[in-house]
Amino acid sequence: MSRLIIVSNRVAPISEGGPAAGGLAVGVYDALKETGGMWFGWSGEVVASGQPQLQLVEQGPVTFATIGLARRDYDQYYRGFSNATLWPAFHYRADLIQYDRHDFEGYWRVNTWLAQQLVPLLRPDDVIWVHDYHLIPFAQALRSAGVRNRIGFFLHIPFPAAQVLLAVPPHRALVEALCSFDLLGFQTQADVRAFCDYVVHEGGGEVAGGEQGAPVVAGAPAHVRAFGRSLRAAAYPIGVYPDEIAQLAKAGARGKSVRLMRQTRHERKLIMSVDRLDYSKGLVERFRAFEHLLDQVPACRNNVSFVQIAPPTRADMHAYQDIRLRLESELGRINGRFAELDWTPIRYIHRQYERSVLAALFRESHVGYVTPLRDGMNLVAKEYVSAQDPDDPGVLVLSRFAGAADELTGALIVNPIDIDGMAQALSEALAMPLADRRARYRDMMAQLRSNNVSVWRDTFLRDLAQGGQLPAERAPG
Ligand code: ADQ
Repeated sequence: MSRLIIVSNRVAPISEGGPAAGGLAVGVYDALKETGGMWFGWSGEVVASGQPQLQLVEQGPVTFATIGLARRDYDQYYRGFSNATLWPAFHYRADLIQYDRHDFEGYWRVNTWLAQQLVPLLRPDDVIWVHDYHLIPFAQALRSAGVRNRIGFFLHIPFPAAQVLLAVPPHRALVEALCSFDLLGFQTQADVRAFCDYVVHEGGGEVAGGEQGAPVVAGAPAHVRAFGRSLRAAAYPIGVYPDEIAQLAKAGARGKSVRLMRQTRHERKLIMSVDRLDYSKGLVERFRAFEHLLDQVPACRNNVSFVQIAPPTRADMHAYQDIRLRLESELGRINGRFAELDWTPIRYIHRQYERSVLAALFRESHVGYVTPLRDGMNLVAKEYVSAQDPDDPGVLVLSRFAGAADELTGALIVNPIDIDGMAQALSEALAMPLADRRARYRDMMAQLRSNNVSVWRDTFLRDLAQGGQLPAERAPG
């Protein structure tokens, strides 16, 4: 069996028995254990002086290969082009795109350098699976170094419409680099369509076949011919392990955090949100919609609490400092306006929690409130549903702009900038009869089980293993 080589910007932190984080990390680590292989990427360290050194840690059949980044590389590749240019552009925030040609050069340079670090570790039949927007030029760099292995790429965030991508000055170089992969995986059909649209209308390429009309999981990938390469592209919506999350939630219900939550909420209903503190997650609009609910439905005052857990990320970037200030100002205003001596309408928490605690809090709450302005998938939506008590499930209020909305059709789907519409959805969710809640939960759980994280991974790796020639190029007979 071929070894699997995973390449991602960050390698998941390793604890005894595997990575501590969930979702992607667990799913990918399972596959690595089965086939044997390597996880290669940045260690998370910024090296103050000297050349960063590759570190290899063996854990059974899996090798973790990590390397630090020099300060300038971190600034240009990670903070700069990845997070100040690509992240806003790919989340449709053209207004927040910052572009600096030196950062772009740094991004390309670091991709080339990382690829060069990996080349000596590769064997001819290794299958290479590269993850996310930090590493778009990675296959092109490997190809230039003579690597002929099969290389796949999965984009965890949305792929923007061509008109938005055009705002990134080196858009053509990026799409051309993507075409050096053999298989491109996207979260949704809309992302596949956006990519194919760019290829045809801006890249002068051709697209044939695929399941571009299919709403959820692609059957056959589309064949793409562009920039002198043939490759395939399809949607592989990432999943979770819903039954494991359900077990965690059930076990966690007896823990201290849930007891505390129960003591302080009394008989009040609970609305719950969990996100990284990011401007793509729609937190300000979400706070305002909750305020609107309190305005419009006085019975909710002192009877409903909203808990927002939002650990800060990328706190050294201006756009993130800005969203944090805006959010804190809204929070102060709304709480000041409605709070009572015994009730704070919005509880806003910056902490990281254990997965079991989060799952238990999801199960304890009546509404999961997940309203990103744009999101590749949004695993929190899937985790929220998975964690519910089948006998008395909560209701998911979900943005139509999260990839998860394609699958979780039992949610109340909202437009995250429609404050009035979101307040109405919250009101409907809080009052939803049990039979309706159960039916929606059953539908969504069935979908989550049929497309769990193993299905995501296995489908992608199966398609990657199955050659990428265009039908016209196949040998006759
Ligand atoms: P993210 O933007 O990070 O991921 P998301 O999919 O919601 O978004 O995943 C966040 C993960 O972090 C979830 O598993 C969540 O439980 C966890 N988490 C969040 N806050 C936490 C806290 N306070 N304590 C502990 N855990 C916390 C990117 C893309 C998404 C895509 C994923 C996976 O932006 O669109 O769904 O990758 O492909």
